[in-house]
Amino acid sequence: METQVWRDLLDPYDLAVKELTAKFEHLRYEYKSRGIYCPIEQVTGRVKTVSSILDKMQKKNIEFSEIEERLEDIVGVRIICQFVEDIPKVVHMIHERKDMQVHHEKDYIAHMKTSGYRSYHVIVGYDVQTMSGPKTIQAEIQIRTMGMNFWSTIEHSLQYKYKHNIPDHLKEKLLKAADAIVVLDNEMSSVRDEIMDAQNSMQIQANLISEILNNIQNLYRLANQREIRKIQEEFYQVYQENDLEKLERFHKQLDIIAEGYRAQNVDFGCGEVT
Ligand code: 0O2
Repeated sequence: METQVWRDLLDPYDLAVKELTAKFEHLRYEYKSRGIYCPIEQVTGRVKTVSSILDKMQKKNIEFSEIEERLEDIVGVRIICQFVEDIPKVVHMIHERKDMQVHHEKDYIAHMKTSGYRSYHVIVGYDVQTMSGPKTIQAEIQIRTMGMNFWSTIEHSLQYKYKHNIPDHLKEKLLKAADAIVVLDNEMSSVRDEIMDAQNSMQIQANLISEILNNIQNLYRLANQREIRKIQEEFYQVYQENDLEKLERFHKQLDIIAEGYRAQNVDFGCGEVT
């Protein structure tokens, strides 16, 4: 098969991977910037390699003309979650979206594969706009915890090394490791609230600090140097105390100061402070 033929076939899939990963990344950004816990921890994506497509065509007796219909995972998007409880939330998010249509789902968490593989797959239809017009393509979204991902990455490498004939003693170890991941995921779920609380506070603190620094930077254009130095010293003091409430109070006070300068600035007709 000519390289150009593959390129023409796979180009829209490449676009779909880029768009889908950007959309899920952006969702994560929206949650984080609002200080809300996000069930999506990490997003990756890939277009299946030509050699992997050829392997699957051979394994499943698929003709070239049937690739797009019968290969569901040419576009693979992987969403990693911290907790098992996050997985149905992500699945729900996908169902609610208007830009992807759920075709079907594979629940390898409720029904672990004999290899020990656990993951939740959602196969969707997704529209891309190409040079020759719109095109609906299939994409497989794999949703799994960090633990499940760790297991699957290791097992995938071993499958590659042993050309899908992993020796029995290794298979046994992998099954034991898969059971250990189930226990790990359950243990993590049992302390989920505490972990989420800690992470939320960290995110709120990071957002506050970034807003405070932004405000101080804006004041540089308006306030005198002595006042800014004073504000900065106060900020470092509050920051070192590591007390979220004090940081919030400082943020509010700084907002009032910035508002005062903003008003003065408008009075003098110098334009808005951003
Ligand atoms: P790659 O290299 O990731 O592209 P079927 O034979 O019908 O059961 P099908 O159609 O391949 O399988 O669908 P399935 O089982 O949902 O697998 C789709 C993808 O899920 C695989 O793609 C893997 O990425 C992942 N997967 C499924 N089973 C396993 C497993 O036992 N171990 C690991 N590590 N991953 C698995 P590919 O094409 O196999 O591989």
